[in-house]
Amino acid sequence: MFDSLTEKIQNTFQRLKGKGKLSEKDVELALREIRVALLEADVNFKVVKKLIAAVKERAVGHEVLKSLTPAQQVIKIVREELTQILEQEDSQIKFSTSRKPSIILLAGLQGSGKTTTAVKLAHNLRSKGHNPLLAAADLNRPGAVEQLQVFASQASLPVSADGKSPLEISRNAEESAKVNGNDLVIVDTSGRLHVVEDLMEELLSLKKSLNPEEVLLVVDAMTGQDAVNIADEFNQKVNLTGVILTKLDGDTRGGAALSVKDVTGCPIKFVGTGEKIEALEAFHPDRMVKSILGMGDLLTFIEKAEATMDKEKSAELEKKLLSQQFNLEDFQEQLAQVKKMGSLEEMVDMLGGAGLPKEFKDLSLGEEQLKLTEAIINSMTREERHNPDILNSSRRKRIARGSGTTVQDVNRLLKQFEQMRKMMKKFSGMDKKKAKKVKGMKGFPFMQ
Ligand SMILES: Nc1nc2c(ncn2[C@@H]2O[C@H](COP(=O)(O)OP(=O)(O)OP(=O)(O)O)[C@@H](O)[C@H]2O)c(=O)[nH]1
Ligand SMILES: [Mg+2]
Repeated sequence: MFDSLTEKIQNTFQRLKGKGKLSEKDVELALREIRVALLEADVNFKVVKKLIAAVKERAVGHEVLKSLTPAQQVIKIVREELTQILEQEDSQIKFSTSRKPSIILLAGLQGSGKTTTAVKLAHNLRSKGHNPLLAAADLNRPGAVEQLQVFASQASLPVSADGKSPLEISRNAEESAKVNGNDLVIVDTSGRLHVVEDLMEELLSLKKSLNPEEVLLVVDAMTGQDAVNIADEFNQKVNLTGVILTKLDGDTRGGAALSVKDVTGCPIKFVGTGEKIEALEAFHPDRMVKSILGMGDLLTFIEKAEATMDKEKSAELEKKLLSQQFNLEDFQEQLAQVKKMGSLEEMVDMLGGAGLPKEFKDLSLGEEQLKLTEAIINSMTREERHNPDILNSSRRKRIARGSGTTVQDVNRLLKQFEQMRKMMKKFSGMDKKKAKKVKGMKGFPFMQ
């Protein structure tokens, strides 16, 4: 989900990555692109405006300008602000403590997924120990009652369809629940009235009579900009207690979640991710933000790097690398840092999505190899580490013995090291565009 937004923001950050430090102009430029990306992803313009203002206020000024890795800081700020919009306290379904059954009224425009969601929700809550009954209160669309019955029967969920009006059906379901010991009635309503006002009236009168614990709006995430207007209107008329966003599995405009949450202030209680009965998930703001930004892994990496890297040392190594004074001792130092952060393979993987040049990926070492490499370097003398050229075959044999490895292992490491030095040489003498790519990998040990 959220592909286009993800791509756009990633491109923006790709550009930022080349920068050593960010000026106010850089931040402005990046934010303009983020603004366009968000608008194109159908985030409501008011929400975008608010978000951009908040990011700008935090980005321009000290946080970013003083930072060693400005692009990473901007990513973090955008993420924090998105999370703040989506964060919510109450995503649990409310149950009455004083009466049984509790009632959930589902509302929404035609085709938004109410009937499907009613069954999914019943299925979900049953797995948490509840005993739900579905009420088929859509009398407007021919076949609506049958649709609910058929879908519910696939999960062996009971449906009550007795009555001549939506209210009568709901009341009868409530009575039946009392008799049969159901602690919950989920009311599937109609989305097809000729005018929206009529639909609202019907909902409002159902709400007044039934006094439900939850009035949940079912919104199709693919309706984009409209989603927010729909949600706003329903909320003003019937006072929603929450939202369920459906069809997030499709080619959705990611903005719906952000906008609906921000404009209505209602918690998003669940998200629908498919047509099947199981395809209903709890809403996780942090996951949603990560998928909007499309940088879950990268963010984890940045956090790890920030927590473990010694920035001064990194800067020094970067200088050495580019001036080709990088030696095996520095390599050893880098490996130590890498070990603190986790496996190298994992990290190269994480960075893979962030446009890492292929040459770097080829250098990736497995966990085992990392250990071997360390042992080999540890067995060298200081002189050898500083000047690998003196490593003749008898020295190599000695090192292999000392580190419990083979001469082939030692050779492989030296070859790898040589390869890296060559690559650095290539990069240090290359044009600006490529240089940006290398510098952009700040925070990545032994590749900076
Ligand atoms: N891919 C996908 N399809 C969904 C999801 N939720 C619902 N649908 C599909 O959307 C279509 C409409 O769903 P319904 O549950 O009938 O919608 P409704 O709101 O009850 O529609 P009306 O009763 O006509 O107002 C069906 O084909 C569902 O299978 C979802 O999360 N993902
Ligand atoms: Mg329906």
